[in-house]
Amino acid sequence: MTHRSKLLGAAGVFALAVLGANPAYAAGTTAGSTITNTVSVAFQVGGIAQTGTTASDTLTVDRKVNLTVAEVGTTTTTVSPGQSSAVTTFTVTNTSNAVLDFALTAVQQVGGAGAHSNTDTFDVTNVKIYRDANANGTYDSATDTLVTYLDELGADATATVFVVADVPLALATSSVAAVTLTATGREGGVASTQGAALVQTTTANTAGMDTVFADAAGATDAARDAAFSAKDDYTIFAAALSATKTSRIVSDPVNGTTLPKMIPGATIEYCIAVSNAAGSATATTVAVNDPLPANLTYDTGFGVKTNGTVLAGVCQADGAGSGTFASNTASGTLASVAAGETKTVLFRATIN
Ligand SMILES: [Ca+2]
Ligand SMILES: [Ca+2]
Ligand SMILES: [Ca+2]
Ligand SMILES: [Ca+2]
Repeated sequence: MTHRSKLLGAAGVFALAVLGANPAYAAGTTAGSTITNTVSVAFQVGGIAQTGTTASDTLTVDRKVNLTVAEVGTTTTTVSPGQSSAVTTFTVTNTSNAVLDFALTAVQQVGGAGAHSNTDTFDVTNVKIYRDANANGTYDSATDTLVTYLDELGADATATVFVVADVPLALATSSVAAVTLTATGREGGVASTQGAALVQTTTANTAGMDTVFADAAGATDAARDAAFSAKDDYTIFAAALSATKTSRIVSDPVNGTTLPKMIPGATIEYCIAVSNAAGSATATTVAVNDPLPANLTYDTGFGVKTNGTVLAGVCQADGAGSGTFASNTASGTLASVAAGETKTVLFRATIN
């Protein structure tokens, strides 16, 4: 019993010494390493010191498998309809006391809660996973590596992982696509090859390196399953354009501008008003094309005026920009229409 207690005391001192020598490893002493300590026993007989004895104990440190996956940042990824290669960013941290590989999957959600107090309403397409090969925290399409697993991630090491996907067209503002990234610990195996699935030791402690799963439950995984998952999401910020087309009679060849009528030869002013709903993304390069029917003749002298305003529902002939007329079509381009803004394209034609 005395021998036993001395051995434990010695082991405690030794463990403290090990921790002091390797303070960098939060995950603890490296799995598979051995810890040996030797006790010496001195004694006397008749008050005379005798030759002492020693005893050693060697143990193998077992493997504690643990990891976390986390979204980088705290906000959704804002995307435009039709955007390609939209990026969400995660970190995968190996908090095990061993070098491991980590299989990666990115799964789309079908409805339900997203990552930011929102609700999944659509799916992105062409979902791929990249490792931040140059470790700059930014997705670089030419540099970062398309992966299905993280190879040889060291104890306490963190890798940045990007989920990259395309966004379909025709989606309204605030539509959400949630994606879950799951990392599953694997044997490290050899470099550049994904190791085998990890197997937890379910029997009593063995003399060799046993394996214990110590991970928590993430977004969609369970506790102690060698996996961890986190959600992130994409949220649409779209323009919401609407157009109205109105006409007014300017003059006719008989009445002039006094109470003119829509008789042949009368001049008609057409106004196309383009509005963008409040809270929308700014629309740019808004191209308006208006083919004239055969019984109208374009008023070359008036031209096409763009960027005009609408006052109390009436188009103002105050557009400073100019459009074109070609192939019997009046055309004007509005450089931008911001949220809550209305701009016009105005032209005149006469009735044949
Ligand atoms: Ca979805
Ligand atoms: Ca990068
Ligand atoms: Ca490997
Ligand atoms: Ca887990």
